[in-house]
Amino acid sequence: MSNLLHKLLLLGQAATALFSHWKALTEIQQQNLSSQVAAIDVPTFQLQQECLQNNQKLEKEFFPPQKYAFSGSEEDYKAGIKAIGAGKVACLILAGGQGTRLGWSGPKGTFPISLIKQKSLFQLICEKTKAAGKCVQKDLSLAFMTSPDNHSDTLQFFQDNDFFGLAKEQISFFSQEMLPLLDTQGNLFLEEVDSLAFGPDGNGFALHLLVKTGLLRKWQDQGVEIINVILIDNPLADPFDAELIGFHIRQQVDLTLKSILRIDPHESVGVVVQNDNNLAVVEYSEILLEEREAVLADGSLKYPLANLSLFCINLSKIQSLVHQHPIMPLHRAFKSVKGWNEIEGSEKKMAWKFEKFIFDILPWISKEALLVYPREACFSPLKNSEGAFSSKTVQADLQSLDRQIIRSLTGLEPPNVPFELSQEFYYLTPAIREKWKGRSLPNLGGYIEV
Ligand code: UD2
Repeated sequence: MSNLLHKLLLLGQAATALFSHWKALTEIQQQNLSSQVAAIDVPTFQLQQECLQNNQKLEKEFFPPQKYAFSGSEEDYKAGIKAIGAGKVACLILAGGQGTRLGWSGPKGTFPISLIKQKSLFQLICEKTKAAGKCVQKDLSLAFMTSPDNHSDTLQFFQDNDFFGLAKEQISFFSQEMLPLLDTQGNLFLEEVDSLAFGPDGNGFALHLLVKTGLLRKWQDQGVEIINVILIDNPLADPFDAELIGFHIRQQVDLTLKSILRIDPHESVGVVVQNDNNLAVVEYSEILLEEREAVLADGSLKYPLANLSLFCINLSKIQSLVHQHPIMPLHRAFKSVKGWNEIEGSEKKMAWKFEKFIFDILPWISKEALLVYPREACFSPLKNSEGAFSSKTVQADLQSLDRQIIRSLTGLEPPNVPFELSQEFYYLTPAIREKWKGRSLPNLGGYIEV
């Protein structure tokens, strides 16, 4: 008990009623609680409490990004294909989110989303990776960041599906960390009789964990130089985006952020800004309404670019960045969570959750570029069970993208029937182009093999 008490004192938690029921617990339950308290990092816990004190005002003044390019360069695409084919690119997928807004019980990546075959988000990414590898004749590597809440279910899903046709050596998995939730007084609290309340610590530590797990070194030894980072919940995200990679190489920068034009100022996307000479993102949950809605004299949005958390970054930059900035800033959110107290047992309560955001690395990188894509080519996230960013909108956007691919590949308007393209259509080889030039789709639509 003395170690526990000592740690609680260090955390400033000795006086709370956290363990008033200690004597009623079994030895196992006491050990579980003690090990949870022992694992709490004191400096990070202090950062959490500071995060509650400050009013999350943004450090510096910011203004709209001054320099950005638009996608559509064949030369960049070809240069990217060459780099991917030379094994210089790997993909990191951020998949540790709880998907609470979606109301889906398993890992979000297991959600069946494709129109005809009901392929999961995980399956689409793996089949894209396989198709991109076939296109450049190179086995490509990808890694999924999971969370302790979904890690084992994610691994099981991949095993049950035989890694969706990829070799096991191509895929790595690592789990992000958890942070204790704090109650309205800024104290630890119980989620169960013998367990503290914890939550995933956001997607922001992913690059640090790439280094900590040794995966970055492994990829570096394999010749990887650029990491393409995408989110699991956006099936229009390209895990091996040749044009982004080619543009990034041509710009000779350390990070290239993929962006789209904002259309609705109230859309739940981060806003790309600039302060000093560096890019930054102000999250939709933290930006002031007047900034979010600000317009220019011509009525266009003052901050025109949305953050999609899609970017590519040089592996060498990750190493130096993680070394120079071992701590990521924390962001707080007030959420309804599960609690437990001695009187009522389980309860619903409001508490503070703490997350790190992946785009908080941007202000630390001076050599950056911005590449703006058409929204319909790269962004349709699955966030909600209905309405905006739901399976309905995602499936409609997947269908529009497949229709656009067939239009540009065949030169013909596809029939007005539901169809789903196999993922090879996203990574066209000369043979596929030859086969489909001028060829019309079957009138009944359905699943279309390449
Ligand atoms: C994210 C972006 C936001 C905008 C929006 C559009 C961040 C911080 N914000 O907001 O700017 O681009 O997406 O889609 O990226 N994740 C983890 N671990 C966690 C939490 C999330 O891996 O602890 C992953 C999650 O699986 C998902 C991605 O990060 O792939 C975004 O997570 P989210 O849906 O919570 O982020 P959202 O929509 O609030």
